[in-house]
Amino acid sequence: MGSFARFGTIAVGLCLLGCGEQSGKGTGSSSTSTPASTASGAKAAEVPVSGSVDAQLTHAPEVPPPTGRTAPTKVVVNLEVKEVELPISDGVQYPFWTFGGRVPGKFIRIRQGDTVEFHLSNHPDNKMPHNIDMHAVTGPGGGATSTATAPGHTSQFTFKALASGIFVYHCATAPVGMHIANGMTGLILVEPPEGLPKVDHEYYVMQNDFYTVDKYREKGLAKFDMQKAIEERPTYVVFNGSEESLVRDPLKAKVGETVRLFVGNGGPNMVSSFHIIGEIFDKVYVEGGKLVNEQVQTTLIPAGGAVMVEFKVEVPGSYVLVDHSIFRAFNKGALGILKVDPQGDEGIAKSIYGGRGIDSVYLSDKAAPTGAVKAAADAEAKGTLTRELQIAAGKQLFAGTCSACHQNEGQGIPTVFPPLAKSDFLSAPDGKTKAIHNVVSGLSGKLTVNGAPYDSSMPPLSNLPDDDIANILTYVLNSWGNPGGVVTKAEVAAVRAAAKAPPGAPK
Ligand code: HEC
Ligand SMILES: [Cu+2]
Repeated sequence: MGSFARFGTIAVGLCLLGCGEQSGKGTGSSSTSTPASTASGAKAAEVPVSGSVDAQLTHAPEVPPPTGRTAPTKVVVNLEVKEVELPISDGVQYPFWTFGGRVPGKFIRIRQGDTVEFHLSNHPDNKMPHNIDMHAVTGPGGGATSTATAPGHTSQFTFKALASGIFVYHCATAPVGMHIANGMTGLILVEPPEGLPKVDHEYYVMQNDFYTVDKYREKGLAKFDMQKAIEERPTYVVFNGSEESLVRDPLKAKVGETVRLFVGNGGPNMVSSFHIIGEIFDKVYVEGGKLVNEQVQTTLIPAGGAVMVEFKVEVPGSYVLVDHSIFRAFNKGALGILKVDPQGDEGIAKSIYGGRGIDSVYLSDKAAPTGAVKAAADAEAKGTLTRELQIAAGKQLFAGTCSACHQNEGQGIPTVFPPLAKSDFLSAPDGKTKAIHNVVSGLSGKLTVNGAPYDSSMPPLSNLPDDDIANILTYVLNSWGNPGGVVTKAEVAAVRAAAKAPPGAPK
């Protein structure tokens, strides 16, 4: 990273923005020889600014490289708001409002003492006015009042970054909650004057909650639900804008490397209990500030807050990022993966952990996402759905949803879980309808499958959408020596409508 020598080059004449006003309340000095170590920790108002750079912004999970600077400068930031339809789940699109074209907004990296010249553009194709409120700004509205921008226009404001830390930014156009709930949040890192300690990997993760009229994983274009948002009942809680994004493209590291995550919580409503399954945070910069906690299992991230966590990875395998408010992880999408690859001798890793590598228990139907669910949904919408597409989608969904009990090959577990393979329950004349009923309403009590008695209980899986249930059962009927056939979405809907709904089931 940069050197202290460059401090000698700060010129009073380049102190264009901010330092004029500040000189009255500070030392009044525009000294050219302030060493970085003196500036460290202090608010940066007194340090003059020299030169100008264009900020390099990145989409999540990438983070721009360290500024490498040891002196403040003017940083020009250009950010464009775009209203775009993007996937929020496999086969589900959402009309997001974005800072930079994706959710979350682009990552901005500056240094304490920098003066930021911020240009906010609102793409001409957009329908809504937008603005930006940055928590790194000291000043009324955090920039929001200065950046109210109509479609096709650009606005500008300037601020000086007084404090270091990791900060949320968001749109604050009325109705504010709706703009945030449509994805308009991101992070800005203000490095301390001495920079951050070197690590092998830095990643950007942002949690948001989304509210749709449509049920969780109901395929097609989902619509925003204002009432659910007001009642704080999210349909989706996801990392980086989609329940797929950190699953399809996991974060990566190698054994022995150090990782720093910048984790923001855009809300609008939920507070995150951020946790990585199988990992302990060596350091947590609590609430993104200067307080460092060590050896933390789960850290709270308030809505509109952010945190910086650091850890070394010692054991290869897949580590699952979750919001430990755990229904959000497994039933609303708040799940991501950090994949740690082996590197040379794993002797030490084995002495730390002797268990199995990849924990598909936690990854469930995301263990091997194939795109089959979306392919089936697309075909359904076009009226071209085939048994083969249903089987492929059902196979992906079966993993985890049903396999936890009935096992991967449908073989079951003697005396506990009946087999789905060559099941005489399924091959009976009413087998198909009863199977749909089992999934929608559950099943308990005495049961004989292939001559063996069971007296157990299967919970209702009524949270699954009709098409997912149809695809799973089509897969089951066409696998492991079962009689074949097709289960349609309409058949599942009919059974659901006739069934006495279990408590909490969507109607
Ligand atoms: C939590 C464990 C569990 C899960 C998950 C589960 N089942 Fe079951 N399932 C059972 C148990 C236990 C029974 C037997 C209930 C009894 O004894 O009355 C059963 C019975 C059945 C039967 C009838 C008996 C047979 O073997 O043919 C079918 C069909 C079935 N399940 C299908 C499914 C499908 C499809 C899924 C996924 C959508 C699923 N189950 C998920 C535990 C589970
Ligand atoms: Cu907006």
